[in-house]
Amino acid sequence: MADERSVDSAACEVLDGCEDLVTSFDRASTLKACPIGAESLCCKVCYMGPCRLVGKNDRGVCGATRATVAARNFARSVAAGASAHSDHGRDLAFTLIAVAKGEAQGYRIRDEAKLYSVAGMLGIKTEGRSVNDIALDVGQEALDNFGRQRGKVSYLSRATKRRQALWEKLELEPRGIDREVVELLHRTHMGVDQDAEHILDATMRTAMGDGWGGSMLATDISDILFGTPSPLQSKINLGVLQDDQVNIVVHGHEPTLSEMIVAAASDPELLEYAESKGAKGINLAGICCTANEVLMRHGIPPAGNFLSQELAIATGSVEAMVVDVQCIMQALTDVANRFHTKLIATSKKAKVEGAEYMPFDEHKAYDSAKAIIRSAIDAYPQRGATRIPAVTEELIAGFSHEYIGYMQGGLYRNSFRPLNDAVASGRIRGLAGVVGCNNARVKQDEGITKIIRELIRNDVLVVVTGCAATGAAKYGYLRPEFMAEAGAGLREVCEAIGIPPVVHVGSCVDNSRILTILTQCATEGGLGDDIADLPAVGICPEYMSEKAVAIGTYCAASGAYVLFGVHNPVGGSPEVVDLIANGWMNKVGGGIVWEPDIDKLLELAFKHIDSKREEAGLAEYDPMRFGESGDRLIEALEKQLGQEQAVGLYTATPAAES
Ligand code: MSK
Repeated sequence: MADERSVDSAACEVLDGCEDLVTSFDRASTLKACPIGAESLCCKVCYMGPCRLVGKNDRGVCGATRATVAARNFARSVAAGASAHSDHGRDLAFTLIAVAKGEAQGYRIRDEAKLYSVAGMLGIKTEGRSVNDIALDVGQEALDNFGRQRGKVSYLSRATKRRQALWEKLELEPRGIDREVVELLHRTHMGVDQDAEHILDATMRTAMGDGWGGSMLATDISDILFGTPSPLQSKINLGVLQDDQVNIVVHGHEPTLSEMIVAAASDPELLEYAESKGAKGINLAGICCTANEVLMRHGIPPAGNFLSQELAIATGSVEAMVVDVQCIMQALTDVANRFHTKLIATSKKAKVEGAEYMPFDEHKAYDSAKAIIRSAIDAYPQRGATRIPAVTEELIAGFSHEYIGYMQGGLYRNSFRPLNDAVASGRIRGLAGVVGCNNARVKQDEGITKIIRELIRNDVLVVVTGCAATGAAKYGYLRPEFMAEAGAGLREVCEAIGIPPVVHVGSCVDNSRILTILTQCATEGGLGDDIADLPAVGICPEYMSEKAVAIGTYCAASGAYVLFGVHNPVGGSPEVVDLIANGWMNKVGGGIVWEPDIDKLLELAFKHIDSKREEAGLAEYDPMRFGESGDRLIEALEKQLGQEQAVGLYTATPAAES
């Protein structure tokens, strides 16, 4: 039954209507996960194996222990995840350089203020120089961060002083982004690093090259090139697909092409061409993190998150799904072949078997985008019957860390003081980042939504990214009205600042924004002086990607307590489980715990938040310390006095009262 697989009614409707279509939901139920690999008890780093370390076999042919094998497997996952994010950042640096040289058709620098601020942070001279010259140096410095052999990546200077000193002492500073990945792959080659703790230290350093390197510079350069997000309104879910328009779904991660597709979709020539084929317009929608990129900056509606990708095509209404890199299911070709949908692969790194290949060239970006849209329009006359669920939800997105600071103090007094004060007083109990994917092994969006609901009911302010953000948005959690679900203290603060209790801060690369937000909270003062002091948690309820594991690792290395749902990928080695949870906590003040039971995961989250409050000497959290918030008081007044009299009371000005 579809509703055992997803809490999303649109997803269930499509699944129920396509019973002859095999999707990832079906494959997850028929294809059982390998129990040996799932526990990280399988070693295949050499060809004497694969060695299965089960039962009495507690060592591989070479003598590798379960702890060594689990640590190596985990490390390799993090290296792959860090590579994916960072390579995305590298491509953005190349684009920035091309734009600065005037060689990138259709792009321009949209946020000069951010360019100046990033240049300042990187120590690049700005006075008396042209914007393009500065951009060229920023792009070059970003690239240098990849190939640096000695020293450290530039962005570490954004961390708190205490954190920087700790990283230096523990030798956790990534030297160059690429160097750390290469070294980690070397260390985990057969017969090299054999000590689990030592492997895991290098794993943290590699992940740091992602969080404070590749991802952070990807976010910054995206903001410089495409604009720093600010709040905007949009819609979400499969119902955003249009029955009478050419539907193009952008899917993957990199904003470079999707930005151009957004621009080209309103080109009069293409609109006219769409009309000539009988369509009323060109409708763009997104899946996965490309969706988040174009949502955050342009309000393009997401059609869904990771597990919705096949379902969007199965509505029969998608003329083209345009994919670049990461999180693109290989099964999309089969689904697309059942309909008139063109699956268009665009990355030179990712050839998709059976897809139409239209490699994207940033030097001719606008022309590439137009050719893709034209190809989608050509498919429109072949469209058959459609099955678009009438399910949409409103949302507010677009909260960059800059905008969150701006909302708390305006242009000249941009600060995190109001937020810190609210946490210190106990109006806000703590902060949580709910991030990550969908995973076909668990019910789609169930963990994400339950966790967010419980957190805000208990006065925890939530920031969301990636498919967890789109997962939350589908159920109205990013609407201002969702404020009604929040605890009184949180609601009052959010109303005063003007932010929702669930704040969408971007794609999975934009988890770097969460590092920046937490660092700003720590440096603002009043809650300690480092991320490790804050009453804050990171939660990844439905992870499936190696990138999620890299994110969890860099957050832990930055002092955050991180909880993952689904399944513990190193569960076969209690030693490694303990090293990542407790060993890291003792070493860097953060760690990762896997807890598939959502209720127990929430207990751990609240326990950590409250213990950090106590350690920092903050007021003990009491949901009723400040009574009900203003709007609840008004409700109570209205009940007591009747609406007219109550409205008269709370709208009376002081002058009228006197
Ligand atoms: S897309 S990495 S499923 S968040 Fe970033 Fe979503 Fe996870 Fe892919």
